[in-house]
Amino acid sequence: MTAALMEVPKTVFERNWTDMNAAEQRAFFSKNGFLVIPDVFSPEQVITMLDDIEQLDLENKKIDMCEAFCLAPSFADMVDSPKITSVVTNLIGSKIACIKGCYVAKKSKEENLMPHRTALHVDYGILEREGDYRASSALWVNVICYLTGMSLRHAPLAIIPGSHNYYHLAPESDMESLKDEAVTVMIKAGDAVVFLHNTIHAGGSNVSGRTQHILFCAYRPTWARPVGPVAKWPKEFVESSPPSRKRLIVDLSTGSLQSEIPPFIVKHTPTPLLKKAAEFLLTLSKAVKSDFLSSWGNRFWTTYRRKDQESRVID
Ligand SMILES: O=C(O)CCC(=O)C(=O)O
Repeated sequence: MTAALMEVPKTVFERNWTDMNAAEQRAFFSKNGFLVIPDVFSPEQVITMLDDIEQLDLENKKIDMCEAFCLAPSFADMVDSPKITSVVTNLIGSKIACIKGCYVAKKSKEENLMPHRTALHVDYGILEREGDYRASSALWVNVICYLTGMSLRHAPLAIIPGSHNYYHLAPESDMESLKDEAVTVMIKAGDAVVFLHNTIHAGGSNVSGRTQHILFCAYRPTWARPVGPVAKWPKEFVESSPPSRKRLIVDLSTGSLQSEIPPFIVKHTPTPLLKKAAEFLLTLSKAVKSDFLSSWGNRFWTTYRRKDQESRVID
């Protein structure tokens, strides 16, 4: 007996994504848990990427999908693409890190199959491997750029708008009971979709006869430190990156607030003095309207809170 295929949601979500200002994008994202970023790559850029895929035979290489992302020269532009980073910083704050880049070739299944999809799921709380806690951050977003335009048969994306607020659901549970809430979001070649780590979604199955090419980059705010060590971007990829990209892909195991007070200050400053320093810097930063002092004040405050908590545990 063959298992029943999961239906593609009948409702196709329609919206003009090009006319939204930053405030509207934030409002839409906080209500729905996703947003489409139009025209991330021009048709010419998409052609270059597809050429890279062909030249490197990436579609058929049996390699890790993050390794594949780093092989094609044209993919790297996605990491610090201004079209993406401007939206992501608008949504999750100005300081971000790019924790992952992947390339996936979704090959076509038999063309006589009816359109269908994979299972509804979230990307948080399910993917952590021992020693690679990239997906464990308190907040992160997945940005998926499609290099081939979707159709009903060419793996359309299913999303449940607003499902990032379904706090009663455990990440690994069966979410198919919610399928009637799902909508189909058709994405054009060169457009991207950004969704939260806990927005319920499902990739479509590809029954179109041609491969769907997909690039993924995941971003987190720099404060959202993962619970343990994470996989690093390959050394050569980091070293060959321009500064705008490099600053997004280094120091991925730490949170910015935790990492930036020199350790000797943390070690030798009594906890009450850390608190006083934080209060002084934060008060002064408000008086002189200085982001620099405010950032140092916050770092001292975080360090004070951590040391204070540690001392209570020991007591
Ligand atoms: O295949 C797709 O279009 C979406 C991929 C997906 O479901 C995921 O990133 O978890």
